[in-house]
Amino acid sequence: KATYSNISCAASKSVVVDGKSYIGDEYTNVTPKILSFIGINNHNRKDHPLNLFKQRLVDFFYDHFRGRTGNPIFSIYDKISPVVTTNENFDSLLVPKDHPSRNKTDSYYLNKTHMLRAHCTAHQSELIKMGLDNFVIFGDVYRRDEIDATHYPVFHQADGVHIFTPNELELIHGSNVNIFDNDKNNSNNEKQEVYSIEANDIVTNHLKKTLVAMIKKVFGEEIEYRWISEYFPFTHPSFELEINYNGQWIEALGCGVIRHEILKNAGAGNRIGWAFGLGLERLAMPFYSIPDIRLFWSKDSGFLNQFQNLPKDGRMKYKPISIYPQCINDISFWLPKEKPFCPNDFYELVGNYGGQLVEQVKLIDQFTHPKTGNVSHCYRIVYRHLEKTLSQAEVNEVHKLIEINATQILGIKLR
Ligand code: FA5
Ligand code: MG
Repeated sequence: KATYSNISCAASKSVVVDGKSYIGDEYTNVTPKILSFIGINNHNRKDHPLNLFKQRLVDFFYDHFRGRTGNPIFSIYDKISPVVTTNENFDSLLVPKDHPSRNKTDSYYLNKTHMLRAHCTAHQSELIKMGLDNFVIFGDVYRRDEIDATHYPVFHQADGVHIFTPNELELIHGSNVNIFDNDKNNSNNEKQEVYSIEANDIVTNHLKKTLVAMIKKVFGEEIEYRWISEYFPFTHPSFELEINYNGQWIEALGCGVIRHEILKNAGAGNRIGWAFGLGLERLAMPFYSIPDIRLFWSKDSGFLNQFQNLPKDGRMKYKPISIYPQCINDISFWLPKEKPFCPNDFYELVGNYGGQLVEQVKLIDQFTHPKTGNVSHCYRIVYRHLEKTLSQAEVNEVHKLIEINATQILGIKLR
């Protein structure tokens, strides 16, 4: 389990995760609250909806890809620690040095060299280096982000990789294929320069076909979907798959053809392959009709009991125990002049002191004073308990706590 020796002064203090100590520095921004999620592993807990949903994806990969003798060819990794190096999370994936996701305001750092993974793709290179060609990683990921019904600073991802040997590519295609392009005139924006048009097309089609089959296996043949062109530093071409649920388009996953440089660095330079990453909550929510992402952290038996003893292929609709009313409180303040302020700092502070009571925090107004140049922000905080009605007095107490700590820690001035 994780502990934290001091929040306010990170430098020279250390962070302990799983018995290992990390010396704090100017990068350290994990909080005790965030560290308390490490080791919970909802995706591995029996009868948890994330575990049930994970099992469906595992079944798909086991059934869909079989070797010569009928054995599954995909390996599953679901117990890799979320503590990774910045090299694993970013550099090994060719994320540029100045990419915004490296920013302290977007990711959780133990220190300059170690962080909580922001995506499961962080393990891709290492596993390929170990000689694996086909695998899916499941794990908890950590991001500093806004808070609402579908966003939480800790969520879960599944990341898959499928790498083809020249022989496998030929099997799919039915005839001889050159993976690499020796005619530079074939260069176009839809592929990486090193790969041939043919190989790029085969792998891209295989990727799209596989992921559509996966979505259909889970949601049924009728599921409406669309492909959108995307950008990731670690794949090219890259796409996003969206599904239509109740008239709303939901971003289900990102994917693409793995950058050849990554394969080369991992000792698989003679190959081509695809990768994808999807959000487990993002898909489990529509699948089980779970209305709020915080429910996945519920310890309430009214939630978890509903998922017990489901038949293996059974799909159930979560029945909300009841909907309790919201309490809305706004907070307005002047930003500090002496130090930088970013909304993610405030979202996180609200999460720390408001806990599971906070349903949403949103910047609703901002302005700059024409004379003094002071900047003011107004945030709306929506409070709602998932399992009881909150009294205004209870909400006021938490709201007060947020005001006091925002003043002390972030240096804001209440208006
Ligand atoms: C990634 O994390 C890439 N690593 C995905 C990838 C892997 C692309 C391999 C190419 C190859 P992105 O940040 O878009 O991409 O997140 C991937 C998925 O995680 C999203 O499609 C969504 O389903 C889910 N997701 C992202 N942010 C959140 C969030 N705050 N809460 C819940 N789910 C989220
Ligand atoms: Mg995305």
